[in-house]
Amino acid sequence: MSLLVTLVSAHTQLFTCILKLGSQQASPVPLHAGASCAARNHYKVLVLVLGGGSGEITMSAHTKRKPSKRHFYQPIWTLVGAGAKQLSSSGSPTESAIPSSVEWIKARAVELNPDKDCIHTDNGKEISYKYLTIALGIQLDYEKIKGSHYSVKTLCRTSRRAVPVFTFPNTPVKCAGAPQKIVYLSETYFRKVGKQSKANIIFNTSLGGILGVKKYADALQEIIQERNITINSEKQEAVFENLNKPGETHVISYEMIHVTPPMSPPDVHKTSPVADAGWVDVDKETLPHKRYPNVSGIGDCANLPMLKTAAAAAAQSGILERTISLIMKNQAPKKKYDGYTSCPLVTGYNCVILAESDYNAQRLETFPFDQSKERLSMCPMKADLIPFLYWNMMLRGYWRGPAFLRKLFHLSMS
Ligand code: UQ1
Repeated sequence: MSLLVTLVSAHTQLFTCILKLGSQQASPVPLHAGASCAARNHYKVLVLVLGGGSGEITMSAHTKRKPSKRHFYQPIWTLVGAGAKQLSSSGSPTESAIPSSVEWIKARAVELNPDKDCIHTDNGKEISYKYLTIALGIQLDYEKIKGSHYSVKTLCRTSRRAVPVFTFPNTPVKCAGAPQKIVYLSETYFRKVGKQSKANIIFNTSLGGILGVKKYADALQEIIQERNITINSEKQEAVFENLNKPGETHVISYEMIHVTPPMSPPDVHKTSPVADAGWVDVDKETLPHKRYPNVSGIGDCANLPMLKTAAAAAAQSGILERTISLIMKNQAPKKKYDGYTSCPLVTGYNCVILAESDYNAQRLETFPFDQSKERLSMCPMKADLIPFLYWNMMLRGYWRGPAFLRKLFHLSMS
């Protein structure tokens, strides 16, 4: 099976709130990631993260047992897959991405025990904590689709051959926009090189529609129709099951297939007491765990009902920082998360629809213009400004999402 490309967003080390909380600690704030051991085994604040580049880590058991050497800004991988950015621009040594006030315990969590305020690691240690934040991201279940891999190791092999098939699985995924951005970019590429008549493109998705927010879905549907994204080919075959009629299958032949693998909660909390169907069961507004107030969850691993993106995690980090500060003072959390999530939908090499919405799938746009239109002006934002924000502000604790910009723009317009 030939396949591959691209992208995954969101699972992100949330250093933002750790940094703030770190400054309140007597002892350093440990992070938990790859593999080796720590001398200390009690921490005031313990943050569990899956080390740098979840795709890479999930991909091989071998890698799993080693600390990840590089941390990747995964949202840029669509552009790498499309040949518009270099892979080298997307990563940096994990060590340098971790704030100096944070201690990195290079071991894997194998068991969470919130009743005893401790976790167990794969090197046989028990680590206890006073406050725990779970930021373990989402797991890519490659083995569920034979031959699939969707990671940093293969994304540079973005196929530009005719007759590509793209997919979207029937599970929550990180950055739900990614599997369709690469469709638009491939179609644009074929047009650019004058091969669109040969390239029959299919996007086979398990979702009922293209996107939950109607205004963006309508705009994208138009793009799909205009560009005649459909099927065909003869060489290799993929079998799809009709999810509305289990057992009913159809076969599609392809020259290149881009498989977005099914995803699931990380194994360590699939069956742990903190889980609700595997996801960390947090209060959707203030983010502490519903039954363990000294435990909280953030990012892709939490059972929050919005699209899982890095932008959502950034917004949650601002809320969680305040929630934990108040919990530490035995006060009730006040600040509420509105479900902000965002996906810059790259619809071509020079156009982006900047989708931003809340828990109710209502638009929550930062800028004072209609963001459902494809815009050239949003391209440098996606390609350069947001990566800059990520590396220099979010990972250093200075970026909690664009709510303040939204207020500023909308105030000055009213
Ligand atoms: C954002 O804050 C963010 O996190 C750093 C992203 O993740 C990669 C985004 O894609 C977007 C769109 C935002 C929102 C930022 C602005 C300036 C609208």
